[in-house]
Amino acid sequence: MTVRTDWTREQIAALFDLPFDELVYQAATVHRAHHAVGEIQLCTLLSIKTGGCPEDCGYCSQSVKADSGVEATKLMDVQAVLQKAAQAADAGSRRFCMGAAWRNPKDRDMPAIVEIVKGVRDMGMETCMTLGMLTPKQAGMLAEAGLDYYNHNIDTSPERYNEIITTRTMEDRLETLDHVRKAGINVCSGGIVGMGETRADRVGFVHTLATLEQHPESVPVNALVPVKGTVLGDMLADTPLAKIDDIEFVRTIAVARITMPMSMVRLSAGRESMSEATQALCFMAGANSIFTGDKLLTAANAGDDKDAAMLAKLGLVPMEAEEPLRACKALEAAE
Ligand code: SAM
Ligand code: DTB
Ligand code: SF4
Repeated sequence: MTVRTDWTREQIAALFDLPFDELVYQAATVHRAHHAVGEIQLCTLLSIKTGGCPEDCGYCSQSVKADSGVEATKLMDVQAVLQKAAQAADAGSRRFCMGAAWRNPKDRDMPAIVEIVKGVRDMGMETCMTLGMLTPKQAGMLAEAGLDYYNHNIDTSPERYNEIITTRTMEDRLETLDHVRKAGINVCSGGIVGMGETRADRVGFVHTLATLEQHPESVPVNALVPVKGTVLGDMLADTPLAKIDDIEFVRTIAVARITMPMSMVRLSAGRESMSEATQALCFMAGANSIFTGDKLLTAANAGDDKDAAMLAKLGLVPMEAEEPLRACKALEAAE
């Protein structure tokens, strides 16, 4: 199977339109060809700088525009971050994702960030950071520190982007992804479904990622966590039917899996409002990672015990191998 970056919107829409059984079957077939079957990568999130963000992302509890009650903090101490990472490693997590509520990091923040990356890597965990927009120089510093992945989501379709965020553009987002790619860091980019978008927006969202010159090695698919006091959280509270349909969510995972066969597709935020059956369908459709622990960045998450019980019930095991690195190598070989 070759990795295609020439998908058309029509082809992606046709995948979404398949009978559900057929779509999941095709996605599972692609998944089995390229990924460790029955293995789920456990990841832990930590907000290393919370709240007070000048951006106006309509979904986010950490924007200054949101009235969500999230308290703004300064960047955590390096040692405090490393302690949290060690706890996550002890709990069986293999990937540590750190998020900062910044539009972009300031150059004066970089020495601490570099120290954090090195420290977490020394623990043998895969590292991911999401700090907002980067300059090429900052991306280079992160690469040199050994950062494995940089997360920077495109979030939705190009058409819908400026209805969700007005303080930056999709082009700004793609520019940072380009700096990350050129610095040699693995790209992590996905988005959120359930923001009141149309099927066509979901097609446009997957199309944007699947037609990048090189697919992101990691594609997080979040279901909107509706937070009171945010534009989208409040909108959803007023129109409960706007919540993403479970089957449509699984379809999005499946289409991401088929169009980006080598990428890690991550069942990210929003599992709190999903049944185990829906999550099981996501795994069948090719999702190969979850966030464990009882907190995402600011929102609640299932918790280790509940997830361990679900994985045991489904006969899934935590991933030990360096699947993403394997995926990258396979991708290089296919080029
Ligand atoms: N400030 C950085 C940025 O925006 O790139 C990093 C942190 S930001 C919180 C990381 C990602 O989390 C966002 O791009 C968005 O896709 C996701 N996210 C934020 N709030 C969410 C919510 N309420 N529900 C689902 N996903 C959310
Ligand atoms: C991503 O796509 N999802 C994660 C991670 N990248 C940084 C963040 C989810 C945030 C959920 C809402 C919250 O906790 O505030
Ligand atoms: Fe800031 Fe990121 Fe939240 Fe947007 S998603 S408001 S950039 S923390």
